[in-house]
Amino acid sequence: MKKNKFPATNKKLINWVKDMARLCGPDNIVWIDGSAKQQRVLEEEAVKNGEIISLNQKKLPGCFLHRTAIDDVARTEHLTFICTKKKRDVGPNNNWMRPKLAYKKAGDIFRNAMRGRTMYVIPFSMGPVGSEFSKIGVELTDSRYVVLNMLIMTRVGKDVLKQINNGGDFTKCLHSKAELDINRRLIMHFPEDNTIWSVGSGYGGNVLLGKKCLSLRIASFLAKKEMWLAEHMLIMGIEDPSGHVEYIAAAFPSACGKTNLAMLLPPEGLKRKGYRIWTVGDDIAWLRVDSDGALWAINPESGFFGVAPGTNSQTNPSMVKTIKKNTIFTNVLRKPDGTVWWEGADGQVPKEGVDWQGRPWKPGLRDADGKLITGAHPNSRFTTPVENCPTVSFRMEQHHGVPISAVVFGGRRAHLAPLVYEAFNWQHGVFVGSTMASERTAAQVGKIGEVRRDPMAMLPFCGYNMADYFKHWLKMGKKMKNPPKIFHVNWFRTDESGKFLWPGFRDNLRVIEWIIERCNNKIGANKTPIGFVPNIADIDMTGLKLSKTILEKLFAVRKEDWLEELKSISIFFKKFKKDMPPKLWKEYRDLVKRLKA
Ligand code: OXD
Ligand code: MN
Repeated sequence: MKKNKFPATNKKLINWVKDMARLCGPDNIVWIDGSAKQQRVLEEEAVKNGEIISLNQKKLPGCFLHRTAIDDVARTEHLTFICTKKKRDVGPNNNWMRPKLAYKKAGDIFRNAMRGRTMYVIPFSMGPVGSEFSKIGVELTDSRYVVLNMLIMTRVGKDVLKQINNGGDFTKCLHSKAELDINRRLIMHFPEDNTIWSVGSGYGGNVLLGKKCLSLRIASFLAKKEMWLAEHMLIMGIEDPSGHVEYIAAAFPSACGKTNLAMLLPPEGLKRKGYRIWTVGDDIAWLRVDSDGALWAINPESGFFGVAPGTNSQTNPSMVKTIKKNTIFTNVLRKPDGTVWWEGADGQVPKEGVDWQGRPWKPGLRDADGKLITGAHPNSRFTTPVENCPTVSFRMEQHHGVPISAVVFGGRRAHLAPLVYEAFNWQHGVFVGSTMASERTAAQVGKIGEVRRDPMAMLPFCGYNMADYFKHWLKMGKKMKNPPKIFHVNWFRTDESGKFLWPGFRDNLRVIEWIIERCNNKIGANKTPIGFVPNIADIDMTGLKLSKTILEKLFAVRKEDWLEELKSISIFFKKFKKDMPPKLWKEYRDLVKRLKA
């Protein structure tokens, strides 16, 4: 692509781009304008140099395949740092490095890393351009794959640049693939400088800097300063037959079904009630208190970066439709007809194909250790525009976002947590969020059943000391006249033989319906030591045949299990030493008292 003129007039932006070009030494600088024409040229160039592979354009128009390096397939938390002057400010939940040392270390890898390459300048907005919720970033990258993904995941182009030229602030995001060497890979965040430096990776979560790096780590830092919340949450609207839509925001750790829930279709048994689900977001929510004293939320992203394996017409029919066009697939299997496949996709397992590493593949292939070789990587992904989604909310582009009636936390707990319970109040709800945890399954590396604490599903994403984050959540509650109610769900409770008690997926709407009725004070509930648990008769089970024993198990609160859980919560809280808010220790003690009463 021909180098284009500097369209920027903002001195800070011009000087920064020039400084970074001096460091990285690209042959060219190209400004991304967000136009379809420029996108086509980039696609053609990326196909030509093998960065992406064009898929069957008849069956999958506008779709491409990308393969990452084999040791660059997921977020690298151990190479991810928050760099602040004081170590205390990042807390025990983050890796810390002094900014001066971090700039030096990463700078050594960035030096001349773009030789022989083009540096692309991507001005992007997280959130609708011009909304007071939104934040502007500029990413410099030497990867066309990154540019093409950013064009889907964020709002890119001239309007954004105009805002910067008019004096708007922006997050400075620098990325280079460098040599894609895991030993020379660093993901650095400098919240005090509003800056991100990522080098040596080509994997989405490490390099699409608008996503986890800006919209969660840097944004959570800014949100604390500016009194709002940046959260790892889906946002969905539930419309009743009268047309009234109620919105909820829900935080689950990765691989606990946020994307599927955000696009839920009603189960057969509830169809008569005429609910419709509207998707606002599947991964990140930015929430602010408005003049009505309620919490409002936007999804800062404009695309989904979803996990492919397990996505099919049963688990997520709307996503299956969404990814039929203008989608970039990463590390999936390529079928002989130029379409794609992954474990758990619709239809027959293909007889042959090219696997995620570019090798010939057929079912049943095993590696040298006798382990089955998958066609797609377990963390293979698709990047696809939200606007493709048949359930996309009409309020997606509204500057004001949507009002949130309920905040829902969730984890994967085989034994402990009931299907759903409601916190007594905001402070108790913050305690519930701060004690969130998920158990490993056989599908994950590590000891089965081992609990990893993941408060508010933000452990890998909170850009500062989590004790301060908990304090911030408590403060936000004080700021609201009409705070949302807080709930906890667990779709993953099992019986003694390890079988799931709850069918999940579409049937989760039954639980969401109960949550909404509680928000509208329509029904009562059982007060238990951990919170309000449904009267079983209040959850609409039409069309679901679950025995009384199963239902009782789903909603049981076993005091001995909770007392045991409190020991692990205490160990976690103690990591934050004297920074841990006393209000959460009080909630802890109150829970002990209630359990022992
Ligand atoms: C994640 C993701 O890792 O959304 O949480 O990609
Ligand atoms: Mn996520």
